Amino acid sequence: MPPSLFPADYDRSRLKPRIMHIGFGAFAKAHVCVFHDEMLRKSQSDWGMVVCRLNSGEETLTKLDKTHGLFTVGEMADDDLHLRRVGAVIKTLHPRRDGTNALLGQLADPDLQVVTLTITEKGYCLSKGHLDTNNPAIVADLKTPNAPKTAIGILVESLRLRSAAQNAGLTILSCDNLPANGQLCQTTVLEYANKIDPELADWISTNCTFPCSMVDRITPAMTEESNTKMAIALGSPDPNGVFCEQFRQWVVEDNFAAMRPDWNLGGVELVRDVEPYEDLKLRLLNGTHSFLAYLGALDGKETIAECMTDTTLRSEACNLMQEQAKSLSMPDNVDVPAYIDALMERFSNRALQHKTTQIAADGTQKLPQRLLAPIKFHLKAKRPWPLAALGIAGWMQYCRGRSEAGHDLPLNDQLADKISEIAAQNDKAEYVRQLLSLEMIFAPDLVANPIFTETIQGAFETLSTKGVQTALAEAN
Ligand code: CS2
Repeated sequence: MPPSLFPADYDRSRLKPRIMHIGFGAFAKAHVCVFHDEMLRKSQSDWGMVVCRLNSGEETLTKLDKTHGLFTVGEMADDDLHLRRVGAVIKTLHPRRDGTNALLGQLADPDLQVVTLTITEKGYCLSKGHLDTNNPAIVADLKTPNAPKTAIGILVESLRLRSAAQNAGLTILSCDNLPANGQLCQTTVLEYANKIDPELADWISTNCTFPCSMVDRITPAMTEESNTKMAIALGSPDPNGVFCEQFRQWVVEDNFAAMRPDWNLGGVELVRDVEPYEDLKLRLLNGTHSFLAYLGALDGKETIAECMTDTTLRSEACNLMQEQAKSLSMPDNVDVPAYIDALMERFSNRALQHKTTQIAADGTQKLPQRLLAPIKFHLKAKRPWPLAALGIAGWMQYCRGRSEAGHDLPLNDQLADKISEIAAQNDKAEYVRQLLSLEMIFAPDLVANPIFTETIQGAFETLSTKGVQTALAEAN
């Protein structure tokens, strides 16, 4: 065993299935599971985790079964690595491998108390803050609610089973990067349930809670290179291992339906109101991530750390954070300048190799809360927002699919087909106008504001004619 490995040296046989995590990927391993693991090391808690994925990743779960749920998390700084073996997971489930009923049965089990979700922004099937009843997966689930495939359909069917069996309700805890994530989750679950049976919706609303939470830990997707790095660090491969940064934060609204794990022992901050923390993180960290991802990728930068070695990108990332910070209302105990300094350091972490093209994915789901929400505040306060404008223009230019040096840029997005159709448009002003008409991203009232449209048109014109470096240098 390598000397730096922190083993899961607690008695795992005591663990019962009390938490179900839906959407078990690299982030959940490095974040939710680590906080939970830390609690298990510090208490006699019997809260074990059942983890599941709903779409791809069946084989990932089977690999995890082979190591009895144990996996390694490598927490990295530039030249420092801590290895932790996480023992929180006691069971894996996948609907294709185990059958949907196995999942529903687990969720309906009276021992189960909490469901944690990392199903990404898309997984909530939202449109303008409500259940998207035109989403084909939702349409299909509503036709056969007893055999659901979406996370929302699965949650509602399992809650129906719980209420029929007169079991207690659940705490459903969203851990996705959405503002008011708990409220959005509650809205979509209740609206879906209401379509099936209004009494069920009432039962859910009385018996379940949907706390909001802010989650933070930079966790790049694993690559062949990082798997090799893990094998070297451990002395043997861990096909389930992940790397992440050393920083981690989880702020959870203290609103649990019944029992709650002693997560405070694992470092979770339990608060009454998560919203300011969500805004802080979404606008400063995620907003700047997206800004660097689009502009950096156009400028030929492969990773966020590489962006941070470029003087212009680095200083404008910091300026964007100052710009965005003006839209926040934080409690007195939060030191925003110190938060920005810490982010500058976290983004510079050379060990992470966090790809700009990875963060660039799903822009249509990410831009509203990351860059457009602060813009609304700036417009109201009549403040300039040159860097957020360049971030949006960066996304628009990125959507054309070519870096400034002519390399292909991947467009992974729910609206990729539509965007590629628009990208065939050569007239720049028309291209911007057509992108601005995508209501999933740009709210009509925002687009109706001429200051907004003219600023975006101007930023796109500068960026597309002068390039990233000059556009950034001229932005201030
Ligand atoms: C990133 C996030 O991929 C992205 O969009 O901005 O995954 C980010 O790394 C995490 O939110 C950090 O907590």
